[in-house]
Amino acid sequence: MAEKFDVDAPTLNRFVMASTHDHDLVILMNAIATSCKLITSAVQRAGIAKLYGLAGEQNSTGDDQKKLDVLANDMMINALVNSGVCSVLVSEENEEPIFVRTGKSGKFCVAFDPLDGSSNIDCNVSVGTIFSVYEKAPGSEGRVEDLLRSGAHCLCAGYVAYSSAVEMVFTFRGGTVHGFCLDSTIGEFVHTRPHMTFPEDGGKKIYSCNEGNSFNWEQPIKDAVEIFKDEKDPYAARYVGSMVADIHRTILYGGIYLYPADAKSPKGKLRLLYEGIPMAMIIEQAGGIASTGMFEGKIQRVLDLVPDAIHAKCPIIMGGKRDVQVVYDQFAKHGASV
Ligand code: P6P
Repeated sequence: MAEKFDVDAPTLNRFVMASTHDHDLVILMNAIATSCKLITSAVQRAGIAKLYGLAGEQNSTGDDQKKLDVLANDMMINALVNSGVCSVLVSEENEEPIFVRTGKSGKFCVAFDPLDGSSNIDCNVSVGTIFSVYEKAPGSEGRVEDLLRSGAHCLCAGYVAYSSAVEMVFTFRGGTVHGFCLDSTIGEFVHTRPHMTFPEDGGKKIYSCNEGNSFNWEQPIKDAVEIFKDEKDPYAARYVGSMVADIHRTILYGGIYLYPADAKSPKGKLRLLYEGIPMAMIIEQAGGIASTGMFEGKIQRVLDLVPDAIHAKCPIIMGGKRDVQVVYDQFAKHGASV
């Protein structure tokens, strides 16, 4: 039986062109897709090409940069700079923003983590790329302030999971969430998950957090996780330590992912511009809740936070309504208005 070939491949490029009349956005998404294909090649050949191990530098988070962090970062920066549609770039790997010189600049400002979870790379565990896209503010020539705005101004957001398959998930502001698998035989991301949403009934009972931090957690978080562990109705614990993998599973299977603020990290660990906001837009538009938990005196939506700096941090409590409600109930018991 001959293999069935798709003579009408629903590629990412075609999906973006059909979704927007903004040709610059088509060019941008092509540039992002190209850089993620290059990253795929580097990640999959890391062992052969001797790309494991440290690069000998540290990034904005203070993490030791892996050789692949540097490579992935260069791939994304070069693709975005040469797309001709970007003015300002912010990368987890760069302390300062990157301003595209006027000859090649355009209307988009992109924040990204080129290889999130890269501490997992040397043991071949999933890693990912996360990005959020803003347009320059009206009248701006491209300034860092164009990115220091809440998620309400984010135009589109996405992530790529480098795992058993390479999958890109993204959404336009106010739109639905779509998944695209990289078909290596044609070198294209192909539309495989139309309208990704949380399971209607809340799905599998899975909680995902680094319990090694629990001694620093606020009491409501401790109480909520104890409920998830209650022998009468126990949740499964799943924590990859790569946000893309944990969030992707949470949307598709159900459950909750938490990286809350705590006594040691009062603003949480994860970065607002290139982890919190993109993941929050995807989670909310897939029917979930993307909350900070109690942060600066109130329960907030991640998308309402305004970054005060390009590497600003934010607490993260993201998941299906059923499971985030368990956390909200504990905050309410401790007097918070939810
Ligand atoms: P911890 C990876 O460094 C990352 O930014 C996310 O991808 C991941 O969810 C989290 O940090 C893991 O942090 O403190 O549990 O190792």
